[in-house]
Amino acid sequence: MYPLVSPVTAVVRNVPATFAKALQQNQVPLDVELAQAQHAAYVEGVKEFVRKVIVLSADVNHPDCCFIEDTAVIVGGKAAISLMGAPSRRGEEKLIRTTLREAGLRTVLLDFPATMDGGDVLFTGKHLIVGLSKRTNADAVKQLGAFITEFPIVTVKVEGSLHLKSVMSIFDPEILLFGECKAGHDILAQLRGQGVIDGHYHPVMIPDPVASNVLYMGRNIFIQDGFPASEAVFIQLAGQRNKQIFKVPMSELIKADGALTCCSLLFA
Ligand code: CIR
Repeated sequence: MYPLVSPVTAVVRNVPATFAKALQQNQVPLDVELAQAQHAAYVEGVKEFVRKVIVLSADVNHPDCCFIEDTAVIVGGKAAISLMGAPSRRGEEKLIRTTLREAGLRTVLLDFPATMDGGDVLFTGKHLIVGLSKRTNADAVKQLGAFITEFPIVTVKVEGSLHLKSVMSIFDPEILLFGECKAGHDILAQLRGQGVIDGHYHPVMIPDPVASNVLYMGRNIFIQDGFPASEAVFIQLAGQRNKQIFKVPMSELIKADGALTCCSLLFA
């Protein structure tokens, strides 16, 4: 068994000069320099809490390459490498596979007809929760389940948000966060209906849906800056659960539908 532990290794990938061409649900202009500065601050922050941080160069041919979470799902010593749902992102995973292998992980490449973005997969320490979205399909769940056999896989439909983790993340092994929006409520209802919530987790609704994505690093948790109502909830939770929270500005990365978890791959 590999319970949810504090990560000791992080892999991150820099923001490319072509970031203005990143995929977006809402077409708004992107400030590449600001995105690079926010990403650099994120990486410096991660370095405070994770012993080894591997920083990969950006790839100008892949404007979304900084959203490295989507390229793999890591549980214990295993990494399932994505065939990502968006064709323009395919190829990002090659360097990640090599890097994770060199870091000692056993890797398997998901293959057609499976498509998966890591942003649709949440490992809680007890369950592997997979969102079936526009990017991640049932074949991916099958292939993932054949490779990662140590934990039950639970699937939910994700509608109205890009990824599962756009509206859900983990605060600690007992607290699951959900965005206060239809997608967040729908996911929670599906999990509850499958008997996954009661007796396992305490769900907490986060007022700003995008802020429901936090970066769990054991006792230390990054939350997104700029969401005071959500921050108030996190301050209270942190007090109750003996956590330290740190605010990280993500405004420019959020415009390309990124968030805190999507800028790193963390493992023990
Ligand atoms: C995309 O559409 O693929 C990127 N612009 C955003 C990916 C964000 N990934 C994540 O939250 N895991």
